[in-house]
Amino acid sequence: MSRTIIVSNRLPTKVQRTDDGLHFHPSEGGLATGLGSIYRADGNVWVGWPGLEVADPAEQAQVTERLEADSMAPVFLTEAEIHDYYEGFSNGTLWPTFHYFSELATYEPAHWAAYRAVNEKFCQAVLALAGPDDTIWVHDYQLLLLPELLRAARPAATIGFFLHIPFPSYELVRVLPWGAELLRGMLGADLIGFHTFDYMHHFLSAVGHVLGLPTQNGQVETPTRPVLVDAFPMGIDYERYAQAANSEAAQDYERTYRKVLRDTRVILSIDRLDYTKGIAQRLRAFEGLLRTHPDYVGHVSLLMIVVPSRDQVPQYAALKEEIDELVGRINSQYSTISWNPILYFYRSFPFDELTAFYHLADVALVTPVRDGMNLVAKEFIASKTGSEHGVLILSERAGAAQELSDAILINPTDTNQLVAAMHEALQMPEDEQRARLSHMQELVRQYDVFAWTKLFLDRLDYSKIKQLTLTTDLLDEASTTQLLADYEVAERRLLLLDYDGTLQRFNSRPQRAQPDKELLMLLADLGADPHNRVVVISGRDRAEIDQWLGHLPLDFVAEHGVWLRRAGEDWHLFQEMQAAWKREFRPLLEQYVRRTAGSFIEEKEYSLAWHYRRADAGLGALRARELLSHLSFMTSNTGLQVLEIDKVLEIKPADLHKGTAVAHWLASEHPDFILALGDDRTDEDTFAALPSSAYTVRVGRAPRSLARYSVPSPPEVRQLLRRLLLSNVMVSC
Ligand code: GDG
Repeated sequence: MSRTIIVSNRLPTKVQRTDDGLHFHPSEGGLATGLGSIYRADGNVWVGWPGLEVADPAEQAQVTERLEADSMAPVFLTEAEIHDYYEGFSNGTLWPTFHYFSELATYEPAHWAAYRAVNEKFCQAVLALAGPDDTIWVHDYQLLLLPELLRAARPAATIGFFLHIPFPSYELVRVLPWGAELLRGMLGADLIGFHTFDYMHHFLSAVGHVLGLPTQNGQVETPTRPVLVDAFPMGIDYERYAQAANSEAAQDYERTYRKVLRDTRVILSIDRLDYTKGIAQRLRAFEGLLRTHPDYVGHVSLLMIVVPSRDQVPQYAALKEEIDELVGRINSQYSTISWNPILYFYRSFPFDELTAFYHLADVALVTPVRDGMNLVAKEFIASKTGSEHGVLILSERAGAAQELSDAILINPTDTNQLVAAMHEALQMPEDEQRARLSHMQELVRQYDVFAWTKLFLDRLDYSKIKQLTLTTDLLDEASTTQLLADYEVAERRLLLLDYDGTLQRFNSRPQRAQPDKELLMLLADLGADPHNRVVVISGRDRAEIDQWLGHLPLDFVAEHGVWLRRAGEDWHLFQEMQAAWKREFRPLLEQYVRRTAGSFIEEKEYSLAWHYRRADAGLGALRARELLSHLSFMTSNTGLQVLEIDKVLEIKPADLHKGTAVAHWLASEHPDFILALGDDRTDEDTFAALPSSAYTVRVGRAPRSLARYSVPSPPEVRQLLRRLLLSNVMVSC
């Protein structure tokens, strides 16, 4: 039975050491809740670091045994690994870069080396548990290299990856000395998920710009597989918050606080200590509110919970100091004997107390300068179930803002806007508060963390099924025997043969790829068989085809379906067409020839092609990407299309391709045996036009193809054609 293996840096259980030994506490994070029902289901397991250094083997065994009993498998990290991989590369390089704080990022080769080594360690831990049919779901920025490492060891595995933090613009990825490796690491997955469409688009554009891989409709074409990329906004366990906020325990807490607060209105903020959370900006804005609206003095307080985090890191210690100072300054200036402007807690609270805060607050102030999603915003909304009041002020730069459009959305660095938003929230009529809350509650309830988990895993299954339906099997001996047997008994055979890359190997100068003697004889013999109709389908122009093959008893398709010629007849156009567009496009291609040494233009009657096989590989690929985006723009709504063929970009009329040409022969020949061979994307049109009984064969390695079979290269194609001829001879004997 196949299992699901969840992998994240931290396990959903925290292990802590005290004087009387090790203690195990369940973590209350959103991920732990959402995946709780999954990793505890039969045979499933969660792999991760238990959160502290456990060096003693006896202690490691104790931790392992305890965690295993609850479906977890620990990965133990040494102190040096924790320092370099976790605090160094993950939190010192990736975290600031992905949150647009690259000025805070460090670029230490030793941290990078540790990051790679620990990702490798995680890989070994997963491989020790994973069977070939298992689904592996990797989480977050600490493990960006893991999908590729797993893929190398298990090429057929089902691997999903979800990033919980923002994915920044490709400009930021380019700043990282290891940007390309990190992207490749992620692309080991079959499905890559982000919180929002913006992050997803940033990722796709980074893959295009940094790796030069084609991307289309949320899919990346890697050399070996398509990788699906999609947005899955993460939710919370809605019912848990809704129920807890109305529970006896939470109400007790609320009553106690209310007694102390009397009728003071409460603006609530809850964050982990982090420079991404905009805590200092928020304090300045609250000070601005008291200054510009003195009526609130004595009547409104900011209840600010900052959860300690990473405070050993100098930047975090400095932030803590800045917050302490600001709170001290504001409180000392505005406090009265019976009222404090800021109620500041630098610690975390138990769950019931937290939900009591959510329930009690008039306003939630969630103002990160960058945040992948921000679950606090959603938890506040859920905790207001059954309540008449509550206003959410939310930063437009938190992922949650994409969904919670009924919040007051603000730019967290605009202090005046923040002041205005707090004032608007405090003045908002109750019926408007209720209406906005209930819209958001509906949304947060529907897209909860369980729906999120299911959506991701269903999509991961789908990505795999899609890959499998597009995977070709190697044309092995058993299939070849069947093909030959079908060929022998057929009366009307149709052989559709692409030329370059299929019958003949590529040459850096296309005009030097003329047929050799062996090929000419093969084609002549195949064409001479009265049961055979052999069509050479090429992208080349008709003059070249005539010159090389015109004397043979074959049919031809030139320029990818523009021109047709039956044996012994003249060429004719598939349909009348315009070619005036070529005058418009030629100057652009000439510009690229000037900028890309070794590239050249091939002009055919109804198409224009830019070849860059002879250009420097890197430069050629770079220019091809630029030209492609330029051409895609120029050809939109023109009836023209741009074909990306192996080291060639070709512009041609969109409604003609090899598939339309092939339909011509299917209609006239009524074949009882079809063999089609081709090596690139233009041949996919041929495969698509054929019935499922046809033998369709893709030449070379393709990430996906509609063909049923594949063969490695042109020599195997010729071998197959030789065997066709041989089998015929044997039948005649
Ligand atoms: C990352 C991304 C993304 C806070 N104080 C207490 C407490 N909390 C809980 C909250 C909430 C969680 O911590 C914080 O979640 P966030 O989503 O705000 O942020 P990160 O931890 O940075 O998480 C983030 C998230 O991944 C999910 O993908 O949303 O953007 O940075 O659940 O309730 N819990 C308790 N006491 C506290 O005092 N019990």
